[in-house]
Amino acid sequence: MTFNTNQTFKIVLIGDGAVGKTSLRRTFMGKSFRENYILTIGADFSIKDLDFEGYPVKLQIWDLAGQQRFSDVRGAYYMGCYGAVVVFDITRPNTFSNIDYWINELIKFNDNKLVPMIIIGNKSDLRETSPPEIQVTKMAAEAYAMTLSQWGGFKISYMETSAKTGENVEKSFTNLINSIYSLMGV
Ligand code: G3D
Ligand code: MG
Repeated sequence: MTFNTNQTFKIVLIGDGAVGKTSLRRTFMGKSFRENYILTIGADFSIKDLDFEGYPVKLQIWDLAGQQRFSDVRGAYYMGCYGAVVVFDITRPNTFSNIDYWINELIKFNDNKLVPMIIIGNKSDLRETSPPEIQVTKMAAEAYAMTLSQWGGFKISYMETSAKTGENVEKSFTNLINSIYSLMGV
């Protein structure tokens, strides 16, 4: 594969409502954050220009605006995506169980194949203050990512982020771009 030095990557954010998808996008975009609402799909997107190991990369980051399940326009949301950021809230275990649903939906619209992805446990800033017994443990989430990696045949990482403090937000996106490139054989 030839290396395209001005690559645009469509990335989709998926996960339950209120897990922090829009906040992660906002934190990652920083000052350049803009909303581009696509009414027909019920989605927003933002574009971020990055320098990745010396090469310019354009990320088109899509974010579900509505949370309605089984939407008949969801196919258009996933179409042509290079990678996915799968988000749950570490303080709400049901959002962790539900990532199965989101990944299945993504696969369904992608010829039953996984795309490069990263699993994100967001709201890491709440580890200190929320009741430990309700939290999704790092070990459980890492085990999930490992099982998924084995199934997909490539590495899928788990990272904990805080859209509030910014912890690991940039790193997560960089990790995803790395996976995309390595799967392209670059
Ligand atoms: P969504 O786009 O996945 O639906 P949002 O989620 O980004 O709208 O975030 C939902 C709520 O979670 C928001 O709270 C937001 O501020 C909060 N949130 C998002 N990320 C974090 C995080 O990392 N840490 C903490 N503590 N809160 C976070 P409100 O109260 O504005 O609805
Ligand atoms: Mg949102």
